[in-house]
Amino acid sequence: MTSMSTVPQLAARMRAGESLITAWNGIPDPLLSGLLAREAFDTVTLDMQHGAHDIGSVAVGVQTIAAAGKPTIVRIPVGQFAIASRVLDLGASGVIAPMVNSKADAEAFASFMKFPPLGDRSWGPALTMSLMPNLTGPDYLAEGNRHHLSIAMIETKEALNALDDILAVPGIDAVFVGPSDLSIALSGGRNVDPTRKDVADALLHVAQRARAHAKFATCFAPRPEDVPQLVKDGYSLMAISTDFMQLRAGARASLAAAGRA
Ligand code: 3PY
Ligand code: MG
Repeated sequence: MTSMSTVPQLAARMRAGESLITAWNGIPDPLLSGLLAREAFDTVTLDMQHGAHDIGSVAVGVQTIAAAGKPTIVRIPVGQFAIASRVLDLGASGVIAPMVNSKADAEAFASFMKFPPLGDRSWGPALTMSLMPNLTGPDYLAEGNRHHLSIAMIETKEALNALDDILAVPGIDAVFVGPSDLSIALSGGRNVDPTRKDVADALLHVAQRARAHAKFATCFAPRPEDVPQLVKDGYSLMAISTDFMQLRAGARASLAAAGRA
């Protein structure tokens, strides 16, 4: 896929029926974003919600990931939907918005993701267009809404109750299950365990509803080994672990091998 310019790759491959795996980068260093992009991940997600990325590190991260021939996804902070337009201008192929709990949240998010008539995105895509060198301005206005995916997170009871309304918003392309927050919500705050049966049931339900609306189901996989089943259930994009978790697990494994418990 490296022959296709990087920005449209994500949506094009998902529309072609592929199931993709994203790296999850919360440490805002282009060396690390590039290192992850050169592994066998299909894309890298830069995390502005729980990770330490800001708008400057996202701008550099997108370019570094593009140099490895891969598209970038950005997770924005809770409720800050205006940042979605900014990260699209910087070249993000998809934007994940956390805690989208209602039709109104989904509409607000979509309005910053899509040019009219679908939304109210303002024009300023010089950087993102530099990653699609064969596209003219009028081409980008006509195609941009298809090239960038609006991905709404489903991770509360309210979101599950509003799932069909969220999926029906025209400018929403995908839903993304956050299994940890969902496990907290479904247990009434008593427990965090993304591998619980009620979370697995919710993951299957979300996949079925997304399919009914002809939208993409995506998620943070409860465990990396769940990916084959999630693909069978219809998931098009899955995150597997984070750089923080991978670094700590690697450090602990090396220390244990050296006899330091
Ligand atoms: C969750 O599991 O709550 C997430 O937000 C995953 O990133
Ligand atoms: Mg969450």
